[in-house]
Amino acid sequence: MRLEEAKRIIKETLPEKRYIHTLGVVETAIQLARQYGAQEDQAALAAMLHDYAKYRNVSEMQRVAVELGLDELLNYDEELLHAPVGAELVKRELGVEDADIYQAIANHTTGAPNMPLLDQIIFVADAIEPNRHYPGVEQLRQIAQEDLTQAVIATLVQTISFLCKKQTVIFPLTIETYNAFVPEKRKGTVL
Ligand code: DGI
Ligand code: FE
Ligand code: FE
Repeated sequence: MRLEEAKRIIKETLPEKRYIHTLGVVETAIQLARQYGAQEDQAALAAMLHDYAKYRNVSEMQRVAVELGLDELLNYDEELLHAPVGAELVKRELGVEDADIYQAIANHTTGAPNMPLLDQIIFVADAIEPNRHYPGVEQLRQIAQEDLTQAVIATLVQTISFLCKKQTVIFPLTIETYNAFVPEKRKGTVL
């Protein structure tokens, strides 16, 4: 699928605010892809489609999650569903067969241990795109210009702290991603 076609579909599918967020993620993902040597067209298309399922009704998303064997997700925040379900619906409904794009969309909310460059770019771009406004976002943008892996870690710290402060249950994959990305620091821990 070409980017312009995906853009038209997303404009029709998502409310204005989410569409504007999406365009910010596209712009940021292209910039990060250029900087860190990923394919810009692939990053742009993954970014354009990353929140495709964001406004689907929850029971429909739960049904697709179960079809994918992701039953465990039903025990956690409904917000988590749109990432893996979105990846699947982008494939089923829009015919996008690119496995890298599928994975980047599926991982964009929680991240995943060992996520490749494209996934890291979408994960970070989602958090720092120009329309995001929250305390600490400027620092995250700065880190993303210097070291993408550090930006993944800093994004996870931001998300996990945010969830902790609200005393929200955290999906284990989010913590597993964090643990996988900070081994250097853990090595220095004295028991
Ligand atoms: O879809 P977006 O709003 O652009 O961003 P997103 O896909 O990163 O969604 C993040 C939302 O998911 C945010 O409101 C926090 C919520 N959330 C709930 N439980 C968890 C969680 N996010 C993560 N990473 N891990 C959780 O366990
Ligand atoms: Fe999302
Ligand atoms: Fe998003």
